[in-house]
Amino acid sequence: AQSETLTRMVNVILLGPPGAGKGTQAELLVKTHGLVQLSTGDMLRQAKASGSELGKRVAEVMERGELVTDDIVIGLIKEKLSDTKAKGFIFDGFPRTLAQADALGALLEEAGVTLSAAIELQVNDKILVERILHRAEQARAAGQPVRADDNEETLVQRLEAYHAQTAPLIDYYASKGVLKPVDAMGEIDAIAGELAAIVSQASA
Ligand code: B4P
Repeated sequence: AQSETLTRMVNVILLGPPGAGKGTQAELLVKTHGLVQLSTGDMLRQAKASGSELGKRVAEVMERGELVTDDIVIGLIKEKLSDTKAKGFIFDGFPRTLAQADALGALLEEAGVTLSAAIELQVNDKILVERILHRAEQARAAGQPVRADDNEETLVQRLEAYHAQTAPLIDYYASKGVLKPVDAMGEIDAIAGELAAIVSQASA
């Protein structure tokens, strides 16, 4: 199995705009490489679903398509990093700002581990919009709840937040020599193959 080829801890970031396939690809890497997925989006949606104070605070922000404050998401990630048995982590949708990137760098250094790669999933805005609206349609057709931020109006704001606040991380990780750009406009399985190769190389 591919997971047996892992010889050291691998920590990868999945970077990319909404609909780039971060969640989709992270789940596949969990299956093939046994890494632990840390999705701040999922954690925030769970907080919202639980009806907790935190959930109430973040729900509106997410529905507007804006970013939740750095303190909140950094706090969520910090809690999860204490899983010392993990073979490595996939940071899915985190960091999304330079402050978050600095905080992650400090946390990893503290834990004595390095960042193996920041994988940038490259997809143009037209395809992103199609994918997100398709996800909403599929959920509706299946009688499942549609994500509160999967509509055209919120999506415009999510894309704006990405370009203004998250895209600068591409240069940030390039300057650290860990950026791996991947064309993520093709088939899910083909992209998964490229990501698996990057992770295997990082763990060899
Ligand atoms: P996220 O949950 O991260 O949502 P996302 O960016 O839309 O990505 P997601 O993983 O869900 O979708 P994917 O691309 O896999 O964030 C939601 C909100 O939470 C943010 O707007 C923000 O408010 C808040 N938040 C989260 N993290 C934060 C942070 N660190 N700081 C501040 N705020 C934060 O998939 C989309 C669709 O495309 C799916 O239907 C999938 O099936 C499809 N798809 C994927 N790959 C495909 C392919 N190759 N071909 C065709 N379809 C594909």
